[in-house]
Amino acid sequence: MPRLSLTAALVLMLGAPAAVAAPHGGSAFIHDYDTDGDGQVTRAEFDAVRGQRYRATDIDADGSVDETEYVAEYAGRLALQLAQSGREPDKKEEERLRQLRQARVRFDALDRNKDGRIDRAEYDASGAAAFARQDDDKDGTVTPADAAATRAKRERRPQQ
Ligand SMILES: [Ca+2]
Ligand SMILES: [Ca+2]
Ligand SMILES: [Ca+2]
Repeated sequence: MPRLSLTAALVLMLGAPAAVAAPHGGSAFIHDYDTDGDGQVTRAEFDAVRGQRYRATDIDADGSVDETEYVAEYAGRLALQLAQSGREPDKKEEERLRQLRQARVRFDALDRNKDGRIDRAEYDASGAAAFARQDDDKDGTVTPADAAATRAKRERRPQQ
């Protein structure tokens, strides 16, 4: 198994793509999941990072992620992003509260069967959909060309 980059280690968690800052011009998705640093993301890399993230978020290791675990994990990552963002303190706090509200909304969306937990099947279904959205040519690897095509589509449909 490849050694994880610092960036990948910092995102070994559940949840949304880096919401506060994407690397300039590049793909946040590739930035987050390209653990071997070759500039593209295979499905195996993606699944490995997500698997580790799930286990890290499941703090009590009972095999599922509840809302407290989900929000706690995200809050830690968000604090790091905000600390690096150079915003004014009151703007940081406003953004923090907004993002935590969004995290709870994401939790509810991920918890498909509404039992208060994201189990591994729910998590994997969400991952498969996220990868498919990024892999524009559906060949099982997300390249910068896929990311650019995905971004172009999203800009044409700005409702998300
Ligand atoms: Ca748990
Ligand atoms: Ca559930
Ligand atoms: Ca592809």
